[in-house]
Amino acid sequence: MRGAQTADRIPEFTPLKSIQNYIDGKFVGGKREFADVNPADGSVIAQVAEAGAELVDAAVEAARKALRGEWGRWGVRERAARLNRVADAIEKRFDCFVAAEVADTGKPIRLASKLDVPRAAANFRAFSDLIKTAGVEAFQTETPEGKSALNYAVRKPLGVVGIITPWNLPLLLLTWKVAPALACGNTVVVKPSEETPATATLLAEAMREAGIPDGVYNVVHGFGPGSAGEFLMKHPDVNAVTFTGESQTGAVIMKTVAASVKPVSFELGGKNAAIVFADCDFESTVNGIRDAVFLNTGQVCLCAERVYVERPIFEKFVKMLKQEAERLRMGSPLEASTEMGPLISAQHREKVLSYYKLAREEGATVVTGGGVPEFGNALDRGFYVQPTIYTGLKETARCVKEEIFGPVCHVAAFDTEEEAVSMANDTKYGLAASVWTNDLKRGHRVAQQMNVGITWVNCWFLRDLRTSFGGVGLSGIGREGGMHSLNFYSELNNICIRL
Ligand code: NAD
Ligand code: 6OH
Repeated sequence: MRGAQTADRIPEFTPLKSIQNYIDGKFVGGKREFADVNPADGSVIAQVAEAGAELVDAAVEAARKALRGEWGRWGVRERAARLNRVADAIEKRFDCFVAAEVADTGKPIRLASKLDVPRAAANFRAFSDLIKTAGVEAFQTETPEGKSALNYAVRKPLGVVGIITPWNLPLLLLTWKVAPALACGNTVVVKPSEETPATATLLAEAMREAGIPDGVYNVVHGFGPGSAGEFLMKHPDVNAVTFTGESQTGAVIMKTVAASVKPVSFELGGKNAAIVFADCDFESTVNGIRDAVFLNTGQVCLCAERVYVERPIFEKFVKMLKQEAERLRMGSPLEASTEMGPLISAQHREKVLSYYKLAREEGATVVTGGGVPEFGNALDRGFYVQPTIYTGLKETARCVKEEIFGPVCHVAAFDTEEEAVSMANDTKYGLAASVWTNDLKRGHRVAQQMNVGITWVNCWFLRDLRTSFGGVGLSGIGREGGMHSLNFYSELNNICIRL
């Protein structure tokens, strides 16, 4: 939390009553507006200007123009320095970003302060560092005549990158893509989720302050189909597309972009498993699984919705996890002590509650939760649900197979390592897994058998931004993170010189 100590930070947050698009360095309205709702009490925070096709065209044109301007002429050193200045500008506005993210998502202020906003700044610093040291391939090649040639690659930007992001970690996930895209010299048009438009808009001010030229970072607001999302994905002058969101949306976007054959990077949904062995460090494992299930009200793509526990500790584990779930402090996101906020929207709550109902119909035992909490105040108009634990479902149950994206898990017992591995891998998704054991050999062995992009052993969501990040199956296409991001956001031109 570097920003917390920065002397010249901007402490006051004036909520944005009107959230506009940001195109070519200017804030612009749209023909239509939609409401930005605070999930903690259902109140309308702001009106958001929706970008129609014309504004999306203008944003893409501005981004194309910026490629030909000073931004396109800057070398790596200058770009890297500017990315650090964007991080500085985020930290200076630390409290504003936190307040905006909390109001849009309903996430607890302690979470936004600890995770979302520091990670946004860290994303810019990480890719600033990386681009300065990133190498490219070079080969000395023998020619058929026994002479030699030199092959080396140069890294070039893709051009204009279209970025679409979800509502669960809005600024973190947006900057996770914007930072490497800019590090590689691209320009971007971003469409944040319609549920969480504020921080992408605030980021425009940080970009300005950091001296990022007009047109390099553009924001268009709106929805998916028939709105800014679809217009951006369809746009012939967008050179590459990167998307984080639901697997089904990824499928639709893939069809949309297929016509113009663009590179795509997809970070999609998950139905992640946690495997708990009897020899684990019991208390820290219970706490780790509590976080893996309930952090951000279960709305993290990496959250564990399936927990497999070795039979000798099953009863004790379920009892302790229940205690932890019931101890979570639900309440106003603005209270420093609040640990769990609401779900993002009324519609998403309907979805999660429909799974709570389905779980009972499918024969689940409700260990705790399964309903809606009552506060007796304005929070009753918010979109809260109880943290929920089920046992007793068959592995074929829909609640064990489908991503719910709420504060809920199913806990099942297993007898052998093989059985645990096979149950964990029995899914169409493949984003993340976690393994909890004090037997290091087993930790390695089981981790290596997980059909996922990311496996944690005795931890969860412990991030090193240089590592690969992505999923298999329905969980995505490609990898971002570290050099993987730089490779996605740039084209290599291999040059072969006969010597
Ligand atoms: P979503 O797919 O509904 O929406 C994501 C974004 O796509 C939004 O900005 C939305 O407006 C846009 N969109 C929707 N339809 C579109 C279309 N046809 N064309 C263009 N854009 C379109 O996802 P969500 O509900 O915002 O987020 C939750 C989902 O995201 C979960 O499934 C979660 O697992 C996944 N997720 C994955 C990761 C990851 O890194 N793998 C990270 C976060 C969230
Ligand atoms: C999904 O909700 C979380 C994604 C996290 C990241 O992309 C990350 O870089 O930590």
